[in-house]
Amino acid sequence: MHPPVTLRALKATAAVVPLPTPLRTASGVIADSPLVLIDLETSAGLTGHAYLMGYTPLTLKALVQLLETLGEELTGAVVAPEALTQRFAARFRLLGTAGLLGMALAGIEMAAWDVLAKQAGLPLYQLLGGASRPVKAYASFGMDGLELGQRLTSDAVANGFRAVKIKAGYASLAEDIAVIRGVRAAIGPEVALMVDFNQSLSVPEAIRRGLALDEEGLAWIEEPVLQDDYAGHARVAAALRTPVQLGENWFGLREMGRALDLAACDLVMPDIMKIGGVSAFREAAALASLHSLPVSSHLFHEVTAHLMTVIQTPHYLEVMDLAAAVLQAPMRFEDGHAVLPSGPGNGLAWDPAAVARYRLN
Ligand code: SMN
Ligand code: MG
Repeated sequence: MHPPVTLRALKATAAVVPLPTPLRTASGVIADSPLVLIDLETSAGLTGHAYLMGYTPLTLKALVQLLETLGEELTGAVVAPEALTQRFAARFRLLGTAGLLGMALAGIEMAAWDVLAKQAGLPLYQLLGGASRPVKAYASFGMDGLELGQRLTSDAVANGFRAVKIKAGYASLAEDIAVIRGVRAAIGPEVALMVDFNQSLSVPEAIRRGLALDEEGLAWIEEPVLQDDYAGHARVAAALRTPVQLGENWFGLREMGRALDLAACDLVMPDIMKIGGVSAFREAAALASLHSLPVSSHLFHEVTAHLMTVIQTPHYLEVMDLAAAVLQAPMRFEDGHAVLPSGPGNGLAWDPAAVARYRLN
């Protein structure tokens, strides 16, 4: 019997990590990757790791303060992810757990699972009951225009990916079609191509563009309209043959449940941070399977890859390397599939020199 491991200290480090190309979307640009690295130090001497994506450097100081204050309150608490989640739910009933607080709590939950896996001496997927298998992945890019879009996607295909995503929502449908057809010509007919509109269209415009794009053989159209307009998404999904993908902005299972009740989408892609962590992602996948919906991931491929081995209806792991520059061993991909780490834990370990270079505080 292991004695219960308790939390000794929580360290949070803000870092703004350079990206190979700025991530352009129809709703704003992410020039560098604004991250918070979490170290959950425990009585057992094991440290759990997770990171948060703050979307803009503006959020980073607030996230670090929230995490450090939560860490002080949790000092001495048993590192048990489900118990922590229950404690957070009770503690923040009046405030609610959407937004930055929810992101911080999910980070602690993910780091707590990393501690358990390290304590068990198992990779996270094994602790969760999964067996090692290749996890189907797609390479995800921004709104990069024709030439850069062609270069980035065909490089990904040359590196083994059989699926790629680009962002659209240009000023006109003609521009969207030109980029989509150009990228299709570059990647060939066999590679799956997804297109992300990042909430940029009105419902009528999404239906107009979507009907035209029905001829392009896309694997999905993502967030065509405002993310929380579930009725609007449902109208778009009903009008198109191309599947509509949604989910990266759901904060918690209830938002997902409301979207599914309204038949807002054909495919789901919860974000492990916004949905609430490892267990919440698994619960989201169970909910999706009740609706027979395939589940893809959003960002955080290092941790979510483990989950993809245990969920009922896995679809695609999204690969966007937001943290690679600060990781000791970025996840590897072979033939378009993630190679799961074989060591204990979730596989995240910081590169101290890179963290020193990019840290904010
Ligand atoms: C996305 C949005 C914001 C940051 C990174 C990525 C995107 C996706 O919508 O689906 O990858
Ligand atoms: Mg998206």
